[in-house]
Amino acid sequence: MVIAKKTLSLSEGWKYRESNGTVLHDWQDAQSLPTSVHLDLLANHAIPDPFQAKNEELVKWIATRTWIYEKHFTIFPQEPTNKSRKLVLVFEGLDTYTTVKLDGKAILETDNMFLSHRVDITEHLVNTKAVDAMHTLQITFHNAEQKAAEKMEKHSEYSWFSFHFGNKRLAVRKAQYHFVRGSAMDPVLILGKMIDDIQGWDWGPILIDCGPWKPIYLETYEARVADLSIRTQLDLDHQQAVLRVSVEVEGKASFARIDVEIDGTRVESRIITLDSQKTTTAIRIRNPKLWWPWTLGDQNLYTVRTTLLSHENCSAKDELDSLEKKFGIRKIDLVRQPLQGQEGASFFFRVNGVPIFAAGSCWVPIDSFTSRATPEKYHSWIKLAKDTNQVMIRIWGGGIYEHDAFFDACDELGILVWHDFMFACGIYPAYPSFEESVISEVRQNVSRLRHHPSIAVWCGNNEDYAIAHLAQIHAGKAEYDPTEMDPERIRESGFPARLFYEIRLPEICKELIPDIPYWPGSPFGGSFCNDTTVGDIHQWHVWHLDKFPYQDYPKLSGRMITEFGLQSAPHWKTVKQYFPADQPFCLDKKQDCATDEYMVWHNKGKDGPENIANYAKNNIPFDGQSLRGYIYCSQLVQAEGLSTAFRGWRRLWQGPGREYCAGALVWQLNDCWPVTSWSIADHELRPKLAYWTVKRENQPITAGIARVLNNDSLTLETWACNMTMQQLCVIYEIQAWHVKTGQRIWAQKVFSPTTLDPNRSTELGKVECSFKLGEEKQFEWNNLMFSIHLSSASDSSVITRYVNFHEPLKEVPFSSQEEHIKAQLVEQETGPVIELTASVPMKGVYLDFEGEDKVDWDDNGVDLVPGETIKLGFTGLSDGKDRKLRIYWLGETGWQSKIIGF
Ligand code: BMA
Repeated sequence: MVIAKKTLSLSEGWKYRESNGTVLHDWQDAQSLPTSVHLDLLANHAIPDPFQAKNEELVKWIATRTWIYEKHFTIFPQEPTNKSRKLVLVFEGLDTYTTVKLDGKAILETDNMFLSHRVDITEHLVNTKAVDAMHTLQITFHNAEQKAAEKMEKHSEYSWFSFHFGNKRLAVRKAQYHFVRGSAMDPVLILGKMIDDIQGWDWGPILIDCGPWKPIYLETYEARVADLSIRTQLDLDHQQAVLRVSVEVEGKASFARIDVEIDGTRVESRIITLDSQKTTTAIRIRNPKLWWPWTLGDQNLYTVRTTLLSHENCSAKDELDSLEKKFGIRKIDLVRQPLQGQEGASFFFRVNGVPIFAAGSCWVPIDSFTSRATPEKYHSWIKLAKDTNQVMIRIWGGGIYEHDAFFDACDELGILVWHDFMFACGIYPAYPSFEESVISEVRQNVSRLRHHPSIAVWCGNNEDYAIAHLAQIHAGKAEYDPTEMDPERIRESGFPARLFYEIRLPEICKELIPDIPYWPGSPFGGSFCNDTTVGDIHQWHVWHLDKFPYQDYPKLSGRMITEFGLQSAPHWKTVKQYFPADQPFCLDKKQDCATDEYMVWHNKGKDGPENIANYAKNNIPFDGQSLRGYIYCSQLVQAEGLSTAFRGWRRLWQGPGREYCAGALVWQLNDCWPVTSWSIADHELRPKLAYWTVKRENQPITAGIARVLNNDSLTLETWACNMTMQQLCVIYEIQAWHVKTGQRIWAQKVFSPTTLDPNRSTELGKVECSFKLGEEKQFEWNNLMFSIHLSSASDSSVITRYVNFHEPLKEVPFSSQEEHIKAQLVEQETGPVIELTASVPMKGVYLDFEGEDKVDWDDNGVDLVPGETIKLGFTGLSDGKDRKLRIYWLGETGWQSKIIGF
């Protein structure tokens, strides 16, 4: 008789306690798996919410204890024992150092959060002869920091070096962002200064969690599909694709059926003979439906299913096991080739033969407690990226190999993924047992994720080469020869983990995913890792290193910028959520936000509050004395900075052979808790002002103006980006407006159609500003706002517009007062809109329905041109009366706002 694989979930009925403490020595009910000790303590009201106020401090003790989880279960009581069937306990993920016991006997020791484990317990059960009896599964979670310290001591021959974010984490294969950045015991060096304060990652709290962060279950089977992988090869003309479907089997099965379908239509069904542990069959697909990033086409997803059969012509009752995966047919290249007229080489992604400008952002885990993330939340974040016209997300190496739900959302929504391996900001060791663990982790995670068409590149690490570079300069450490390729010599060098980034990981990727690009690090390439002419760069000369003005972004370009950004505070509703409930929360009270204890606690950036204030003061009349002002000002400056960068860098995407800049990924998309950080939307997914400028600057068609001032004369450089695949014919109008009076001073209409070639920027030309204000005096250029409107040559409808003010904005004599702006709610066929008009140029006009929490705007944070009506659509407004809309904008002496009731 054939017995099909069965799975018994072990998610429910767990209890937990502290191992030998006094407080929580009695068993408490745990939540269903996946879970973690912080989440269980929170659910049991044993701790306050670590995200609120300064509660992070109050829950620090949790990480210093040992925790035990336990569950009783019976095994398939009705099944007879049978030696040809296996019983296997599967642990998809244990965080991190554990001892697992079954009925008191140790069956597993773990030390890597990123690994899954399968433990064959057949023997144990046969020997205990207790198949239908109650069993006890117990997992002890040891103190990760202590274990790390032990490892460091045992391997004191290694450097264990990091400039920031602490060293102990380097010994632990656990999400690095959980950890401490420095402590009196473990001082760290930041840009030449020893720092011994205790902080988390520079956007996260220190919450060193532990627990069963992924499911646990029991499998019983005669045979199972150990893996199902699909390699797709697409012909150049896209007329045909060959799928190589490989089935790996554990146990005895003679045949497997392979079914492939798309949109409910079967494309192929065949039975293959299984002659070894891994059997591969090639399937030809004519006229394949391709998977495209959303900017280029549809996200066609095929399903492949394999079913293990005991006989060739068997019925459903003879099926042993089956497994299904969704995949896409697409070809991804990372193109590095010479450029016309510039040094170095290109660095751009080509999908199905089409080069893309990869606009996007970097991803950190969406919660400090990784098991709390739901598929819905992943979907919402990825949708948020798409809604802001992003096409690539970079999973940063200090978090986790993301949950399947993340990739499902990217596959469905057409977002490309740059995936770092999990190493960040440090000189990691490479002793043999560490190496072995890393290799298993990489093999498992690449195998788990390789069917996802959204993954465009795997990358060795985050900033480890940069750390090595800085370590050499500032600390005389991490000496290494970049040409050395002998594994043993690399292991003994000052930068041992090159063994992973340059040898082991590329080897594994070549074997498991030969068609997907591999890149050693982010950043990497060229004469040193941040070479602006080769590979990718992290652009931190703005904000971190030299604190250059954000206006410099366009000239601080690289072939692809995989990190850059500025911090800002979250939406006030999110701030309110983390302020202590027992204290009055007031947005307009006078208080110094740069020193307020809760605002400071919820900004983990080194010099964060100081940097926010300085960037704001250098650019706008800054108000750090009320929460309302602080939030608006910090968000406006971040929004301006990011839009300057995207506008400048997209301009450098100039077509074949001239891909001078091929992408920009903002640091960062999201947050893991409510915090002031570099994210463009806060932890509650509430958009910051930057959300709107990132969206605007990455529309398929945009226009730009750059002011070039030479002594007293001003030249305007103008350009347009057409990121669509169609050639466009446009006409355009440039106008100059007086910011004080709203008077139009000058206009230039270009009515002869200009061609914008597809998938590149086009220079429209230069305009010398020779006009004068009145007879006597040349303009002060800061009095002028320029606008450019790009219209279709065929029907003159406006395609896009851009508004350009003098910078820094604090030198603009705005005269925008309350009475200059008008807003009215208009019901249109497509839904309600707020129509905005202004009689003078206005900057950063931001709308917020204060009493509502479900309003979603389709645009916001706009600049206004006199006489023009801008319509901002929205959904989700409640039916109630008394709905108050607050309108913010930037005035001459500071931010201003007014309330309109509807
Ligand atoms: C980069 C990242 C992160 C960090 C961010 C902001 O260096 O790789 O490690 O959080 O900058 O400082």
